[in-house]
Amino acid sequence: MNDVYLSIGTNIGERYENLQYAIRLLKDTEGVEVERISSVYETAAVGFTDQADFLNIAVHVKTIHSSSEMLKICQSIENALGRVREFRWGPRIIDLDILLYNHENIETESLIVPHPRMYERAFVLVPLIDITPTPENNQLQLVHLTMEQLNREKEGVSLWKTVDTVEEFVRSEN
Ligand code: A4P
Ligand code: MG
Repeated sequence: MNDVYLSIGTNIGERYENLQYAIRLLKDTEGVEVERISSVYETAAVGFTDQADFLNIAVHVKTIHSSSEMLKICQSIENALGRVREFRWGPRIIDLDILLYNHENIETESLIVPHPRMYERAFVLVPLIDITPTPENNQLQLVHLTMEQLNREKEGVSLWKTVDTVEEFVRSEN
């Protein structure tokens, strides 16, 4: 089984429901087990700052799928959520990024892992730290080290809802 860490973000519509829906679809995917999920963080938009705040989470999945298959699975979940609100034109309501795939360095036309911008982003690192209390490989050690350095720049990232288990998350009311 491969260890994969994902980052999920949403800033349109019912943000919490969007996250729940994405996790349900991941859980329902054959060959994918959702092991652990971070608490939910509300984060100020990075990049285009003139947009609504995001909810961000990090997820640990175990999977039999290759990295390129995982990318397709992530994109199909983005499409599924997009289709639900197809009447509404605009930015995507969900974004699933692959942060880490085992401890591999991958660089293809469609996939770069570790995610090239993850180490600059508190909205990625803060949730990721939640689900990796013991950094087990070099890349996760780097996550923890970077987080210590970023400590003063965590502004804009605040705990929005504490999450303990995946089951509780998919069942809970907002
Ligand atoms: N791609 C390459 N590597 C990866 C990877 N590791 N995981 C390619 C996923 N996709 C990867 O992605 C564009 C292409 O990246 C894909 O076709 C895939 O082959 P996309 O999801 O269509 O576009 P995007 O996400 O809008 O672009 P980009 O540049 O990935 O955006 P970012 O960097 O993900 O930023 N602020 C807050 N607070 N919270 C957020 O979640 N998210 C963004 C998006 C900006 N600001 C944010 C947040
Ligand atoms: Mg993306």
